[in-house]
Amino acid sequence: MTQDYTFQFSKSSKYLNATLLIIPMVLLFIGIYGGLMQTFFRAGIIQSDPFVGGDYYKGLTFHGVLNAIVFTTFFAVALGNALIPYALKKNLNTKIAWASGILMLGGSVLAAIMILVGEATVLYTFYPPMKAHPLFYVGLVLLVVGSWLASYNWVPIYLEWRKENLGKKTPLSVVGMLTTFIIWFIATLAVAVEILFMLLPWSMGLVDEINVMLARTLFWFFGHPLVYFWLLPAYVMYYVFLPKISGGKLYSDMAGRLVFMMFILFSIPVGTHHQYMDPAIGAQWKLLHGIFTFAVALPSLITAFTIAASLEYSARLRGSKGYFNWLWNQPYFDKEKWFFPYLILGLIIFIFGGIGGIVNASYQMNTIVHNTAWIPGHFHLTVAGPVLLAFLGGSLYLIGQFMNKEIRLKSWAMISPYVYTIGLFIMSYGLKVGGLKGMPRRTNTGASYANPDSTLFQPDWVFYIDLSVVGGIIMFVGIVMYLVSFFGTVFAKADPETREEGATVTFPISESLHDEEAKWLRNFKPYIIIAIILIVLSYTPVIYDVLQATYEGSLPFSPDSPVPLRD
Ligand code: HAS
Repeated sequence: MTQDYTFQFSKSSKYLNATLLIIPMVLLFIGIYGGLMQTFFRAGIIQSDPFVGGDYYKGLTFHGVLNAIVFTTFFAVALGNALIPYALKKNLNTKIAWASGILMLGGSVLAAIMILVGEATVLYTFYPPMKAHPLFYVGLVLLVVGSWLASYNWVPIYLEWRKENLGKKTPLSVVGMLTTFIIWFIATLAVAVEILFMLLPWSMGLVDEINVMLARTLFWFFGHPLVYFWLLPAYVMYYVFLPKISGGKLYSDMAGRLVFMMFILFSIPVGTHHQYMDPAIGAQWKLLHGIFTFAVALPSLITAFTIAASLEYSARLRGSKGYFNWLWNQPYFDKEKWFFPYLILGLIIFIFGGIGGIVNASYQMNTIVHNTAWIPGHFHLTVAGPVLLAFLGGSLYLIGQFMNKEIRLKSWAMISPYVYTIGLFIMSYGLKVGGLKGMPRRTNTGASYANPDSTLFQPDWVFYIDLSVVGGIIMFVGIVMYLVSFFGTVFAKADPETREEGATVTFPISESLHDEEAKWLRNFKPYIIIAIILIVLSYTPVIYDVLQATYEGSLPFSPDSPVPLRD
């Protein structure tokens, strides 16, 4: 089934979607600048941020929050706002869409200001007992509520479409985006409880102490599905756009649908794998979450085979022979297909990111890598690799469509993901091997371990720390090249002939080679019900253990002052 057509978005939706893409891009730039400074801090090149001020931990907080939470949420909403109306050929309620955009924007700016003025140096996991200003938590709540509102706005047009198209399969892009937000909605309920009933009252001084273990557990109930909330919009683009861009078809439509349903089932009951080393939770429940973690890797393995088969099919259409020729016979350096490298490089990176994930999930190996630099090595090969590249490519494509402009500096746009990927591999290698040698994460290694004058100096780590600086600089250059093309497009004059067309949008939607009938994959309901059962079964004993074994509550703590703070 092909859905390649143009769709007329309302002018207001067009402006909203452009805003949802441009503002986070500015925040992303601040965030990646923070990332570059991280590598300088860790190498001992700087002790204080030359532009923003503040120390390593403040920089790490705005790097993590702006890149991993704000940018990703905005893009996921923008992609849903674009793909769902497009695939269903129905316009959204623009008032609700704007309200959601304004909430998200207000919340993000509030949280960002709190971080930049040094009132929320709590890292992106905001674990207590590190305490932020109440407005930081309020900002996060607004961001989440805004994103809920955006997805709520998709439901009426989806239900209307289903009524009008009885017996028809929902377009795969819609299934993928709805899956993303079903997972997001369930996951954010836990963090909403954590923020509203624990962190906010504590940060406002209404209660003195906080149950750290319970807060961490609620955070990871949210925190692991969060990584699939990041990943799934990239999967939507792999399944829906990539086969077409590569010149072929999606190998199996059913595989795509199965993958999304499996994510609904297994994304959430796994959070305790982030807490393998935490006390208070019984080993048997950690094992159960470990088993589900291996289950949630399965949809990614299915994706690896399905997308590889789709790429092979496209290359065979172009005459590829033999077992491996299809790997090279792809539009890697075709300027007109500048979007291709953003997707394929992400997939190649994810092979390594995924293997690292399986290592982390294996309890014994986790004891070696937990809280070491290996973990940022892993997550840069996932969220800062496939996810970021797909989101950058997607943002550039969407901005071109919503502003009716040809992409400017296409060669830069095409080369930038290669530059970025080279830097990413160098940096992640440094972090991963450094981690295996015991280098800690979230510790300012430059201040002590990389400094030959320090009694804690670790000569073994210096080479790996330096590698991450070199990689970080190359990644930064890659993103700057991208931003030149992105903002070059935003500020370019609209082409007179395209201006005439108003807000018509077209997406490279793939046809399926095998368009299987799979009635059991048509309805979300049974999967949501089973997911809820799995969550209850896996989390009830964990929460019970945490409540039973809880130690005394904790006073607030700030990395700037080693002694707990009394208000
Ligand atoms: Fe993870 C920690 C386990 C995936 C992100 N993870 C993190 C943290 C982040 C993160 C941010 O079990 C740190 C959190 C913190 O701050 O403490 N992770 C996994 C597992 C997977 C996984 C099993 N993680 C992700 C994804 C992320 C992400 C995706 C972001 C988007 N992770 C863990 C664990 C920890 C953890 C533990 C806790 C560690 C600790 O101790 O703190 C799986 O979902 C991975 C499955 C993926 C695959 C790869 C499939 C390959 C594909 C590419 C195919 C290529 C093609 C191209 C087709 C099995 C799909 C071919 C063409 C050519 C030309 C070659």
